Order: sequence, then structure tokens, then C-alpha cells
Amino acid sequence: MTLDEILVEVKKSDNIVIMAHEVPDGDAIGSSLAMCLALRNMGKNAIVLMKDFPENFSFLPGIEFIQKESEIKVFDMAIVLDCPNSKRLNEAFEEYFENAKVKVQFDHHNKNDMFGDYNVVNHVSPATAQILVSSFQYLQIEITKDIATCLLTGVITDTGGFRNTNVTVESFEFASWCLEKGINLSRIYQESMLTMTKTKFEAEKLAMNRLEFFADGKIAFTYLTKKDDEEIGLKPGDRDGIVEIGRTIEDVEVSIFLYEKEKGYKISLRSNEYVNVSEVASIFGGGGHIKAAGATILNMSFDEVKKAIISEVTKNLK
Ligand SMILES: [Mn+2]
Repeated sequence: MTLDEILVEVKKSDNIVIMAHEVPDGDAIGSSLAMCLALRNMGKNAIVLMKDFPENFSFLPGIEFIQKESEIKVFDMAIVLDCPNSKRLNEAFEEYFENAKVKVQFDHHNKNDMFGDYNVVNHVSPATAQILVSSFQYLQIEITKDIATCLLTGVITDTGGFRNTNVTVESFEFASWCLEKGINLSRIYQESMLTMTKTKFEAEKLAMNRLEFFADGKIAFTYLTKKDDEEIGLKPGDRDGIVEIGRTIEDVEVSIFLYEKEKGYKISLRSNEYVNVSEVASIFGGGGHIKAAGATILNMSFDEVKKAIISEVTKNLK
């Protein structure tokens, strides 16, 4: 089995680099740190390469192993987590992946390019962290309290706090196992789901004010511009969750959040019941999950992007 083969390769490796998708969320960070801690417990020199991450995750064990750059250029192994293709890696880190002697990835995105030498991909798993739980269990790698804290953070954030329909029996089994181990679930929940920075609050306020409905209220649309970004002084992670606001309003099937990036626009999509937003995102060169997806659009104006995305989502409504 792939997992056994990966373990053989890990045993032969000394220097291991761990990376996740850019603009990391709780699953990307939690999975990366859990993997890093597990490898370090095996005596490996493992580091996580990650640029800016939301500061509310600073409480996580292993956060000190996150580096923005690395002196080692060629690693024995690269492990990529929660990332469906090598393009979603931070551009500055691609070379570490390319140069690594062995390439491994663990992921749960709908469309995965299977870009590693070893690919552990499970589309129905709610979080990469949950794939790591079962992988560690299978390989009999001890899930310490610190590792469990990181993994539970990934499961909690990617299931929207156990609310989303992607949540599984295994999510709750792992949560209950964590509680039994004495892990502070309520603190993890508070830090990763409830506490927001003041700048995030300002961003949400603005996004709420601008929220518009389309298609008889089945679509909620809102946006933030580069100018807002500058005025508010947005921090990493401040835009996370804004797309969820529209989704919580009655009759809304799809929530769209559009924001202006340095180059182009990012669209975030969430659906409630039946629209496969991963399919919609793929029309714009993006992807994701059935009920949570996104894409980056270049070479279109704000109005063009807005019109195109609303019209594409409308086609999928009943
Ligand atoms: Mn994920």
C-alpha cells in the first residue's frame, strides 16, 4: 500500500520539507504542523515552509518549525498537504518541491493532479488532517497530544466547526478520542473558529453592507477591493469566512465572494444544497470541493468577473 511505501521512503530520508497550499487555512496549517511533529518524533529534520498565516493559529504546537525560507535547497523528501496541484504552492516554494528526491502528497480536493511520486488522495474526506489521522493510525505512528491538537484544528476548520455536510463519523470519533485524551477542544474551537481580528471584523462589516442578492435571492454576492485592503490593513486570514456570511441567509443556495488581488480577482464559492461549485470554479480555471470552491481570474474587469460568475452560477440553479 502507498502508505507503507511512504514510510519506507521516510525512513531513508533525513531532511524533509512540508508545504501546503498558499494562503493557508486551518487544515493546511494543522496538517503541516502535525506532519512535522510526527516526523520530528521519528528523529527526522522536518520543517514547514509557509509564508504568512492567520495569527489566530499561533497557539498551535510546532508553530516554531514554520520557516519562510530554507537554507537547505535539496531535500530528501517533500510532503505537500491539502494542495490539489503544484500551482497552488507558493511560487517561492515550487523549487523545493521540484528539487526534492521524493515527492509525497496527502489531499482531499475534488480534482487532484496526482503530482507526487506517492499520492494519498481521498476526495470524500472532509479534511487533509482527517486523512492524516487514519494514515498515522494505519502506520502506528503515535498521535501525541500536540499532534492531535493540530489535526483536530484541521478537522474543525474544514468542517466549519462540524457543521458542514462533509463531516463524517470519523470526524466525531476523532474529536471524542481527543476529548478522552484531555485535549482542550473548546479552546481549539474558540481560537480557530470564533475569535476574529479587528481588521477581519471591519472587512466583514463592509462585505455585509455590500451584500446583494441575485436570482430571486438564491445567490448572495459580495466583494472587497484592493483599496479596502489598504484602508483596513487586512491581515492574513482576514478574508477567510466572508463567503460564509451569504450562505447563512435563508433561500441562498450559492454565496459568492469576490476580492481583488495584487493581480486579478479571486472568487470564493459556497453552496448549500445541490450546486456543485467545484464545477463552476473549474470553468474559470479553479476547483475545490462540491460545496466549497474557488478560482483566480486574470485579465477581466471587476464588472466582467461579477457578471460572468453570477451568470455561470445561475445556470446551475433549479
Ligand atoms: Mn483542506
